[in-house]
Amino acid sequence: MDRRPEQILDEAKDLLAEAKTEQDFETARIRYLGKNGEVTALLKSMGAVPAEERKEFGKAANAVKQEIGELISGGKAALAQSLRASKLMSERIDVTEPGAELPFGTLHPITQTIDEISRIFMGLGYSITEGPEVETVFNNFDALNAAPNHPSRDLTDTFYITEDTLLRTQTSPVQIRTLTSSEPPIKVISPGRCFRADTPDSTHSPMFHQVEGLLVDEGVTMADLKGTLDAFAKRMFGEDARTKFRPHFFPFTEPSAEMDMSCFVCGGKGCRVCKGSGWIEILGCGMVHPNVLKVGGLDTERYTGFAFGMGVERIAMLKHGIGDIRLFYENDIRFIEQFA
Ligand code: 2U9
Repeated sequence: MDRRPEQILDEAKDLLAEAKTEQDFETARIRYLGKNGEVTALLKSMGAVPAEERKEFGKAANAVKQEIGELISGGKAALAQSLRASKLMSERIDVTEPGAELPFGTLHPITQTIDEISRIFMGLGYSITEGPEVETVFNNFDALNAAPNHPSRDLTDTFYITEDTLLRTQTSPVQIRTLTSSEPPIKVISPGRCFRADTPDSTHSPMFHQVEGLLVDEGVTMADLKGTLDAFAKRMFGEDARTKFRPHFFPFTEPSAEMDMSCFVCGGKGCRVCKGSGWIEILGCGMVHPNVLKVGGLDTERYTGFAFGMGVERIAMLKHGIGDIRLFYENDIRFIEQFA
């Protein structure tokens, strides 16, 4: 026996004090406690120890085996614990830190304008009605008294889907549906998307929006139309707005008119916005043609009504001083976010 148990223990302690990795501890275990390890050899050499010393020697060797074993397992456990702690530290999340700020979206300016128009008419007692964008040729043209040869029915002006169906060119078919499915008094507005085969430019788009209105009851006159639309103009553009009505032609109304409003920029003196005239065209309107009321099965001696229609893009462009309709559809955030 050339080495004493205490000597092996001291040396093992020094080595284990330096151990930093799992591998260091494993190397130490093999060196002392492995099959050919130093402590194992010590125990194997018991037979060569004089009988009177054997008991003491065995005790000491077993104590060293036990202590080295405990030093190794304790060291491994401490190492694992410190690795867990440093992993936890590196993955630490400060839950009190403010979150990444997400930008809030806003309603599209066209939606905002539709909402504003709708709110005004709801305040006047109108309900909102909606209908399909794919319509029948009957609801879009025939029911609205459009002559078979009316230019808007042309294949080059309207997106036909089949011979009998198309993308609606106005929201009037919604009111036709209301006329044929309900009884007067009728007081509705129909906002929605419309389609015409127009080449896009600064004032035209093949897809655009309208708000149309329809009121049918006994004793409705042109005075009701003028009062209603004048009230709308004042609420939409300011109480100083004055309105005037110019005769016009629409197949679905008779008489028909276009409503102009005193220019809200110059007050009527004439400027760039009103092209010097002092007036701005806002919408079309008229008394519902008896042929249209008949589609709804109404007695035209008893019932009369008025209707109006406005282009939402035009209203929004006027209100916000927007010079090109195409800006509404380009999804350029720099444009959209101005209407937050
Ligand atoms: C029914 C009866 C009558 C709706 C009306 C207008 C006048 C009108 C244009 C405004 C600008 C279309 O977007 S625009 O190009 N519309 O001038 N629309 S009266 O008349 C109706 C609707 C439904 C049953």
